[in-house]
Amino acid sequence: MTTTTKEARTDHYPSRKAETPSIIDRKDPVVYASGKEIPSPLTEDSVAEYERKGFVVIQDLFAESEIEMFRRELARLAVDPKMLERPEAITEPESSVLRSLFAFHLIGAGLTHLATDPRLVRIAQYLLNDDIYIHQSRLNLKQGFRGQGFYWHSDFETWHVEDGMPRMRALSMSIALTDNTAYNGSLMLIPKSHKQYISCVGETPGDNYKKSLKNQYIGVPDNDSLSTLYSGGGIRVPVGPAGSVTIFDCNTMHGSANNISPLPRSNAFVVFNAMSNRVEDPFCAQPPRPEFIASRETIRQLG
Ligand code: 6CS
Ligand code: FE
Repeated sequence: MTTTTKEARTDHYPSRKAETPSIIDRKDPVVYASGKEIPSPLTEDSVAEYERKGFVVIQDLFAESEIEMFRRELARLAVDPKMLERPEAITEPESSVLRSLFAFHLIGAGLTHLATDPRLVRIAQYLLNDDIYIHQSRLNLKQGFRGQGFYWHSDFETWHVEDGMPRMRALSMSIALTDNTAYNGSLMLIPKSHKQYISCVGETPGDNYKKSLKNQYIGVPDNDSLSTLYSGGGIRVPVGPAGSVTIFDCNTMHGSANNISPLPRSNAFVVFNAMSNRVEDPFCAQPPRPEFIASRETIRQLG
């Protein structure tokens, strides 16, 4: 069994190390499947769109009745005092309004089934062409009136630096539990941004997650780098009814605005990582983040 020590391993995607930001070309495939080994659970066009843009939307993957059951479970969790005092429950920066609930795949009941639904698992297995596990799951409630946004970021930049995820062989699935509209803080993505990695400046502070899950300031792109990605692909806001799923690559630049509409924009996010890409030591000077943010002890191969 080889051991990876900090000295021995190569950091293919250094970030938060240099004095100035830079843009590094992606060194990993986007779609790992060659398309021959197993029947694809996606159409050829969807796989091609995912490879080209870094995300693809599958409408109506879940029936309204299933989403209704997930929504009831979310509503129950959102007001359960025992749940709200757990570390997995993250409130909005300026209020006690619930912002996110992490590790819902471990909490049990209906939402566990959502995170490990075969319709999601087999898509991730195909695109990553490996056995997979859940690196992270979270419910982003983005409640009406006061739901705060998430500034532009690449999830991989954080998962690489703070969780020690070696390569870009992971993806997120955002399941819309409420309608995602143009005015309730829906996810914004920059097409083609997944092929360029922004190496950010700034050092990772201790216990950074206690702030970054409310408002991320470290590991976010500088204006010039973000503008470069924008000029290469623009911005897309995949709106759609509850039940649709946005699948996006770990390095696709994304963010979302505040939700001041009366309508909640609640999404369930499940992050699938390849078993061959399990997290190691962080690529920063901080200790690993807690288990509810990045699976280590609870890594369980799916499917
Ligand atoms: O730090 C993380 O892992 C989380 N932060 C953001 C803004 N997106 C990915 C993930 O939820
Ligand atoms: Fe994110």
